[in-house]
Amino acid sequence: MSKKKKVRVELRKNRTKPPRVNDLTQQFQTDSGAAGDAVSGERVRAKGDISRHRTVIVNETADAALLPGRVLRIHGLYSYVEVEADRVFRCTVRRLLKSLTTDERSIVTTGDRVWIRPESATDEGVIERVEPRHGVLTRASRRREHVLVANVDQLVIVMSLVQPDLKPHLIDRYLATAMKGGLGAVLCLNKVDLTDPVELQPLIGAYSQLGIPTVLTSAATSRGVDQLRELLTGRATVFSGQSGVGKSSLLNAIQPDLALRVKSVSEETQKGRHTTTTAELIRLNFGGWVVDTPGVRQLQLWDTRPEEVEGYFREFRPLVPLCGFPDCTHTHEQKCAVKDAVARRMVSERRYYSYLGLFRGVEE
Ligand SMILES: Nc1nc2c(ncn2[C@@H]2O[C@H](COP(=O)(O)OP(=O)(O)OP(=O)(O)O)[C@@H](O)[C@H]2O)c(=O)[nH]1
Ligand SMILES: [Mg+2]
Ligand SMILES: [Zn+2]
Repeated sequence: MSKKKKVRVELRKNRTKPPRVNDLTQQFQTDSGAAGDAVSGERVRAKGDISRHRTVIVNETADAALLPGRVLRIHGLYSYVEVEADRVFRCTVRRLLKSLTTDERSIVTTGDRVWIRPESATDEGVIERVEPRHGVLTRASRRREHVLVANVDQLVIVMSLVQPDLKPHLIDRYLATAMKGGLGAVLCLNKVDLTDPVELQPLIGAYSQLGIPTVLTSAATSRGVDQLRELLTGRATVFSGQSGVGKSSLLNAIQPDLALRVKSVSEETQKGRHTTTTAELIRLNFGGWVVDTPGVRQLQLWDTRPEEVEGYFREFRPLVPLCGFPDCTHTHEQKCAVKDAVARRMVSERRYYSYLGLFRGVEE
């Protein structure tokens, strides 16, 4: 336990400063006027307007030297934290913060809003606090939670039509993961230059009906790139998908000066090698942020009860109350409205199999 003491502090004057528009770091600093309080202590007792002071209970570890920032990427033991535009600190994580959590992989993740203690005269520091996360891309990895990215608005699910082949079940896993993490979803089908996408019309139609915008793209010919750029403008987006589908190539097409590393011709034969090795938060020059991530092989839902899974299949929702049993799992039951709808082709059989896969995947 850290020692606590009472101190009288002057009210922060900078809290009345108007925020700059369209600057996420600044927005964070303002949002966290409250976090300024949080840093100096857990309990705040107002003394009224007249005193211009308030009494706060502080942990002795807390002080005003902390700076707010955003984690751009993590490399080994270091997190790279942007404190102001273009000022990046290389930070370690406070030891206590590490011991508070059992899953060392996700104490700090790309996109986290953090408070750091800078070390004098260097661009190094220590992460002292991590703000609560919103909008996360999370998966289960060896029975642990792996938060790939935090504090983004939407997920772009990148699939290639060929090389590697389209995996519709993976799309459904991603859609469930996005819903669970509070993210909007966009489906991006890449490498349309390599094959005729006409056979995909039913699939695209099915996702449009579910309200998922779908973009056909080619990083090679720039087809669909303007449309994708428009969807990214002013938002914080994470790109995810299997290795080799073209996530980094698409981002380079959207903003060429990013110069992200993409798989080269000489590497083409090395199957299963990831070209992007770490999730990186990148500021876009047309407004917005994007996170390029390494390819995923599997996507397992984290911390999900089997009965939650139906909620991630939007088209099941009106059917569930019509099932014979109130706790119907839509797997083996008689009088199941979901299974009936599949039999009558009102619900896609493919989506139903995706449901079964996810349902069984989260059963203990
Ligand atoms: N023909 C064609 N090739 C593409 C397209 N997009 C990407 N590629 C190629 O596909 C390979 C993989 O592209 P990357 O951008 O490295 O793929 P990635 O999804 O970032 O892969 P990881 O970083 O490993 O997850 C490269 O050789 C690209 O040149 C496309 O639209 N058409
Ligand atoms: Mg990549
Ligand atoms: Zn049912």
